[in-house]
Amino acid sequence: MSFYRPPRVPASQITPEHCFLSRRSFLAAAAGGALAAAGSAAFAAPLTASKSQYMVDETLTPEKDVTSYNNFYEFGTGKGDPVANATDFKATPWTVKVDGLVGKPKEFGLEELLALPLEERVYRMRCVEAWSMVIPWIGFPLAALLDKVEPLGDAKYVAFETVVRPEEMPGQSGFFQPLPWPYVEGLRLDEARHPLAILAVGVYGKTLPNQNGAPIRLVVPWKYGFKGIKSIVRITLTDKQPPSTWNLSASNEYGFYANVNPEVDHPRWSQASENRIGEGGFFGANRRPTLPFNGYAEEVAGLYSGMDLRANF
Ligand SMILES: Nc1nc2c(c(=O)[nH]1)N[C@H]1C(S)=C(S)[C@@H](COP(=O)(O)O)O[C@H]1N2
Ligand SMILES: [Mo]
Repeated sequence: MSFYRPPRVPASQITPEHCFLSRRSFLAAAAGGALAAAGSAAFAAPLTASKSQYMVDETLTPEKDVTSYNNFYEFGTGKGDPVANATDFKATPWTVKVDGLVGKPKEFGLEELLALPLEERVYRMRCVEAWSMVIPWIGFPLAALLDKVEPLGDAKYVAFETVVRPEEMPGQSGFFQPLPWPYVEGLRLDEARHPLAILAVGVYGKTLPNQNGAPIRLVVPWKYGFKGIKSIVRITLTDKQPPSTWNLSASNEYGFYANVNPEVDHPRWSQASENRIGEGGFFGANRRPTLPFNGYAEEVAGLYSGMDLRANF
């Protein structure tokens, strides 16, 4: 069974409303101020990307669902809160510091990251809450960034951190604080280097809207959605397994690995099936079976050979 579509489908069929500018004109426009709009839902700038080989052959989740049904607790716990409460969030200027066990630590400006070769990747996204989407991301392999800082031999893990800005993020400043901040996540270095692991800077042909993690977020499609940490400001190479926010908040419910696994239920619900957003029927007949590693087993199962996937959930 193959889950990939070779890159023969024209862009227009995948993302019909894309407005493609040439890279040069995008960068020129960015320099002229369009980048200031990056991250704003209302003023998303078009992004150019080449097609990749990683195109899931399933109907795309409509853009309106991808950009309005969100989890981003820094802006509130409701699915509509990130859109409603992220209006003051400023995704530019932005830098990402990459440090720790690396030969060449560096703070990257967003412009430098947007200038990397960008690819479109159509990935399944499976939230641990048992809903799923099919999303056309734009980004670059995380490995491309790691290569630039030259990880040292004793680096075994990669730790990620979201920005802390209570003045712009109501979920970080209210009386009720749903999670400890900053939101943190981590991967093993070999997972981070896997070609499927990307840093996304866009979705549906444009820069990321705030609610989707502007201006840069992690996408690891074989893992539950909470691993896809948003609005990243720091990436640190370490020799110890880094903490992850949902694991800290309930370690019996959310593991460090969080690989999508229909055979390991969440303590409070089954993970055997999922609701594809936009198709209706959360509890109804439209539920589809959840696939091991979210359908990416062929590519990633080898990362976990010999591991007990029930103990390391
Ligand atoms: N910083 C941060 N990153 C986060 C979250 C969050 O609350 N804060 N939620 C996670 C969860 S649970 C999911 S399912 C995905 C949702 O991504 P999307 O809204 O772009 O679909 O973001 C993940 N990344
Ligand atoms: Mo999630």
